[in-house]
Amino acid sequence: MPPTVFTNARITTLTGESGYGLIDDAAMLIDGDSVEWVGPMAELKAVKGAEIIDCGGRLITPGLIDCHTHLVYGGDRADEFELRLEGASYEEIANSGGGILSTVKATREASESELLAQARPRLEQLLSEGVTTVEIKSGYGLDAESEMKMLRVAKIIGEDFELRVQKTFLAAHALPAEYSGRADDYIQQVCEHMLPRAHAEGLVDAVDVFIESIAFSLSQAERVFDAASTLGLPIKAHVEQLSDLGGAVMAAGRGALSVDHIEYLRAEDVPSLLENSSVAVLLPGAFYVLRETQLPPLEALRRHRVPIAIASDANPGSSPVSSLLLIMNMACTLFGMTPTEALRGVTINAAKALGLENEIGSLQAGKQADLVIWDVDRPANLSYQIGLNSCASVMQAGKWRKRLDSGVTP
Ligand code: DI6
Ligand code: FE
Repeated sequence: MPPTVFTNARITTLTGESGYGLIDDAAMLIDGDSVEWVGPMAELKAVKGAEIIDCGGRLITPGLIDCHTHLVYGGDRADEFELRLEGASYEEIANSGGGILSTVKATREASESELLAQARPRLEQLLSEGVTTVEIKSGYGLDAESEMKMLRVAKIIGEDFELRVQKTFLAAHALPAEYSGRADDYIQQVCEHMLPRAHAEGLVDAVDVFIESIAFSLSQAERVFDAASTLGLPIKAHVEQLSDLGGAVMAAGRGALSVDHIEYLRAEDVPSLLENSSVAVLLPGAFYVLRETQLPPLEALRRHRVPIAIASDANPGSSPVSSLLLIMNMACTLFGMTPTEALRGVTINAAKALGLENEIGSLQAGKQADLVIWDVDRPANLSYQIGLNSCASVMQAGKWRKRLDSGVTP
């Protein structure tokens, strides 16, 4: 492909410590799979043989990054949605054998191709909204074969779709029924067999644990993190979602890439995130679906300049959400984040939460050419609109996924 020059655009570069890094009247040069140059139109130099795309004043952002999903799973849990509306709590359903374990049953029974077919519509929705990178967790297999099956499906998604996929090993998501009353034995199995096997097959980019009274304790999580560190794998954690067990401080203290959920994190514990460069990943979909009322400590996160990412948490129980644009709106409306924070949360800070900030998440020379052209002029529009997808065009690693019909002014 010849080099591509975008002209007549407004570009949110997402460079810098805060804000959009907005350049009005901007141009950008893409060569191969990466960004070669971004700047004001007035400084654009002629490039021999380049294809010129007139963006007609449209907005360009980096490709969106969904940094926390459980996108691969069998079945659905619409029945539990009804039960919750009749008064049952998420924990009660989990404790009576439903919840995550009901998805485990359906996931174990499904073949790889069935899991892929069921994930496809969710993926297509994310892709249509300009998502170019997605993290996908295991955690509905809970035995070696089924966890690896999920991770293989995640890998296939990365190969079959024009999408970068990061695979996270989350076998410590719930205690499988066959280990009932023997959580420590299960953790031993996770650490000594499941994780090393999945890692040996190249299926693990990071290791996650659900630390909660309905899942695993701090000390059990520490054993999983020790196993990850022996293999040189980065860690993440589901923490302080339903109660405060001190998981975020522990995981951050071990250098976690991110601590996720954190509604119940105390403001005084927030500095440990910054000290350890852990990203706070907020998941407003789960907050909304579970009708949570405890808000994450946003003011403290801001005050201590902790990078904040947001993600869909796409899963069949607490967040059956396949729209990152809706999540941006929820982050603003439910959590009081600004549209600037919401966009940073699905670009540069989401890249940080995956340890990929040197490759993706902003538009600047040397970064991968993942970008979205939107039929809007203001970045706040992306968070403001509900149910309207204004994604006009997507480029992934310098290749068009959806080409812009040039020349039409929005
Ligand atoms: N927290 C969540 O919100 C999801 N996993 C987790 O650790 C929920 C997963 C599910 O209910 O299926
Ligand atoms: Fe999750």
